[in-house]
Amino acid sequence: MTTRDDRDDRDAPSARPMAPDEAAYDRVRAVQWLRGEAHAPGLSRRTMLRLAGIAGVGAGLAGTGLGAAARAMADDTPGIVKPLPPEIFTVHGTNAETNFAALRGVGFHVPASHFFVRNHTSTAVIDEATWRLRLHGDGLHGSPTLERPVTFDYDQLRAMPSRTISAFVECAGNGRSFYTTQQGQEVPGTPWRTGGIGQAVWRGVPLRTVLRYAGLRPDAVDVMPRGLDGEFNSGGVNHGHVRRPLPIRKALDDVLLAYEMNGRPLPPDHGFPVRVVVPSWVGISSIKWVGDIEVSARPLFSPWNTDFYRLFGPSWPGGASAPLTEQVVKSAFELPWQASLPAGAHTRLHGRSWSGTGRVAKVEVSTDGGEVWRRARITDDPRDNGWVRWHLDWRPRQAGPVVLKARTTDHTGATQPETSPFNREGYLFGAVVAHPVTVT
Ligand SMILES: Nc1nc2c(c(=O)[nH]1)N[C@H]1C(S)=C(S)[C@@H](COP(=O)(O)O)O[C@H]1N2
Ligand SMILES: [Mo]
Repeated sequence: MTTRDDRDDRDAPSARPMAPDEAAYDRVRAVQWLRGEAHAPGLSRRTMLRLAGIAGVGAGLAGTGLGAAARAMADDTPGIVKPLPPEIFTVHGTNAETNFAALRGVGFHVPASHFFVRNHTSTAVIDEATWRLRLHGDGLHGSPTLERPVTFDYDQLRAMPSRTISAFVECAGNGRSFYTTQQGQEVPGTPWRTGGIGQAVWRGVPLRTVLRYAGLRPDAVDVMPRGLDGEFNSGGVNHGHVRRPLPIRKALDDVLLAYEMNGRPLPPDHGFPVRVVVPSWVGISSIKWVGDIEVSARPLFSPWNTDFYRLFGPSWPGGASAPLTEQVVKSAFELPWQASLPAGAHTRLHGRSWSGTGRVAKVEVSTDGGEVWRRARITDDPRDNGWVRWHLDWRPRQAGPVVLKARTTDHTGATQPETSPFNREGYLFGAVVAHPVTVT
């Protein structure tokens, strides 16, 4: 479908098809995908620009809704709307991991074109004109002027006072493959390396503002946002729509109902028209395509805080950890796996480090498998909910295989251990990652 030339044109970083507007581009891609015209790894820039000129692209999306899920299952595509060039992404089933090497030269914030996607089913393509956010439950008394349940539309939400934050979203399973490759432990689920994370600018309405408009009762304890994507079936069980309770404390703190990512409307894959962003917490908290929020005066449960996203295993005898909240401290090199580096030449090793429990304080790097550690130079101001970029200069002497390691410590003193405690689902892999390279 797509010629090699077109693909080269599209995939070259300098020729990334951002113009005229990434959001419009995504929507064009969405329409094509829904029509079954986008089986090829991507579409050419020329085609995109031509299609972007067609009027009524938005109207073409109306009413398509959840058909996307069924289609994805039928044709065995990942169910992701945006292009997934192999230089940038590694596809795992319905998910797309950012190749960390592809972040080299990308700025502090990850553009949507490079941002990982984690979908339980497939991207929901939603028409903002008919979208509504419904708030309901016994944790609300409803405002006197509004009927219960309280409903907001897209324009009403966009008219509320907004806030803009920079935060990463990281999957709790990020790094899961290392339980197997480094610790010899079998764990089910997506075998992420380090690329199940991205940092972006999010703009939206604080959840607390919306809760207050909706008439929050003082005895509310939990809120549970629910996605409009398909129902999640696994192991012969239908778990229903993706939803996970959030304690009211966090909900009233820094949680955002975001409608923009990096200054543009959210792309379909990242939750258009509105998603939850829960800074520093496991990615599952940040529900995409949110359609309703239950507000409750009693604790709420869903499979996502009972069976999933808790730690089960020998370290939690007789039970499980509490539902996961903050992500752990991690580091990653902006280098391909098994990268080749020239012997005798100066190489600058680049990477990024982050933590959900505090600002990054220190990054150390070893170029000899963990014997000698040197401090890397951090080039971003450490901040809450944010990663930092760093680098370290290195001149490998001899040819041969080398294991690179990076170890980060945050302001609370939390640092990366040698091994991560095994847990059944392989969440929160925070140990130092052994990154193999070859000096040639
Ligand atoms: N509705 C809905 N929200 C969701 C998910 C999903 O499958 N459906 N996946 C969650 C998980 S597990 C993660 S890690 C993040 C990923 O966000 P991203 O795809 O924008 O990177 O979205 C979360 N929100
Ligand atoms: Mo996730």
